[in-house]
Amino acid sequence: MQSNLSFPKGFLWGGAAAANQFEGAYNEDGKGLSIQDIMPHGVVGAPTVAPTLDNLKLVGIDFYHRYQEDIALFAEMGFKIFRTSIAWSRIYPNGDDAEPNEAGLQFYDDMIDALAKQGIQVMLTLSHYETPLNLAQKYNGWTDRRLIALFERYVRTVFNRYKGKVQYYLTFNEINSIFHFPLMSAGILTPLADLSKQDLYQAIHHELVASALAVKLCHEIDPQAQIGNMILGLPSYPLTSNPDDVIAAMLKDRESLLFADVQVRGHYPAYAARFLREENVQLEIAPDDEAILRNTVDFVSFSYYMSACESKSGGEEAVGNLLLGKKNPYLKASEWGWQIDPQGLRYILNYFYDRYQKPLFIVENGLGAIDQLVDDGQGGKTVADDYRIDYMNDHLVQVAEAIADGVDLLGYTSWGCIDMVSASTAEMKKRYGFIYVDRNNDGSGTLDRYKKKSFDWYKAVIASNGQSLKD
Ligand code: BGP
Repeated sequence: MQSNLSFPKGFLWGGAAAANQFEGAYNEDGKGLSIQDIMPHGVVGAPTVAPTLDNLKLVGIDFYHRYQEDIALFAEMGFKIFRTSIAWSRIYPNGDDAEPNEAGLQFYDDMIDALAKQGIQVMLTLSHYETPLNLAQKYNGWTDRRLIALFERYVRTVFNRYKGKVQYYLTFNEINSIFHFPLMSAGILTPLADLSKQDLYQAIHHELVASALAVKLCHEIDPQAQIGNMILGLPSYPLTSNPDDVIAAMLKDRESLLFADVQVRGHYPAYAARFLREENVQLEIAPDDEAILRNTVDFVSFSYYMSACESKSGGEEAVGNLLLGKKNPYLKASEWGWQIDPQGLRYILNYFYDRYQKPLFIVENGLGAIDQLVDDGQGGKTVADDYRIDYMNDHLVQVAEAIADGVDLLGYTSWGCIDMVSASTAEMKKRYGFIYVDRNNDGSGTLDRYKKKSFDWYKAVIASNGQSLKD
């Protein structure tokens, strides 16, 4: 039988990160605070009033000062593309400033130039869980329509500044996570339990309009760049063949598809009217909004870590990547309880491609695990992360299957290609990288970098364009 391990020529292999999780330098060179600076425990626990020393994100892995060294390591692995985000609060420290912060703009200029020098293309997320803190405190984040104009000002500055130098943009990271984590996702300080459905859906509408405006501006200002949406991809399987469970899975998926449907098709899907009616929400839609929403994305991007089951009744709750569901008795889970399902990636790639017929991009995937730094026998140190290699190999084999199925896939950026602070639990112990960073949960460590076993493994995958994977 012929192998299905065939990736298209020019497939964009790479890695992904987010400013708030790895840059550090949280108050340097004019940067303002972001919501992450008051979330020392991620989505667990209440936010603090001001930054506290136990918040690992304030230092991150100090990418801000070490980006040259890190980018050289990415180049050594053969990365074709690197995805990171721009911290809005580096460019507009308070989010509503009249003028941008030149030092912040300069940092990303330097970073982008360093990537270009190594022949690595750039993908920038415009908003990755790092709303400027002032916008949360003064406006309650995206519940306030004024954020659309403030975001427009910010992205216009970004597109004008980096015009011709950035190949791919994403608008909002995992935009569908707002349903569960309104602070991290949308800068909304009202606790979820007290947030009215009216405010929640209004915030969603504002983000969707802002996302479409970013698409419009990107096309006008920097037409050679492509811009996509980004959703948290977590397919729901019916827990049993009971039709009640099938409908429960369909409804659960719509919580995510709602966003992509608007961003890809340019209007709200038919089923949205029922959502809103049943939640007693009367969306305030400004006269131009519908026309703005018609600015649709060039490609569809998503994160994928796991799948979950849905059931109308019964089933054990699973833990997982921000969106939850029920445990699947057929799957094993990671040390953090995330259910490992490589075939779910093939499934979701086909699902999205069938639904949208737009090029897709996997912009996050990987295994968060506890790593042990050990002697490599040659005077250095390494991590024997065979579990990570197995996880990634199995997922990439399913990616190849999806490509064989006919899916048009632009690339794959593995999450946390260098260890960084985790998003949901804000810890260092949960590591995803090919590169180990010496920093611990208590903040100790030299910040030195070490290549894990997976470093050479990924390098071989990229060099062979997937041929080195084990079917
Ligand atoms: C996604 C986020 C990332 C990221 C990743 C892994 O939800 O977009 O920012 O960190 O998941 O999650 P965690 O870091 O919580 O393990």
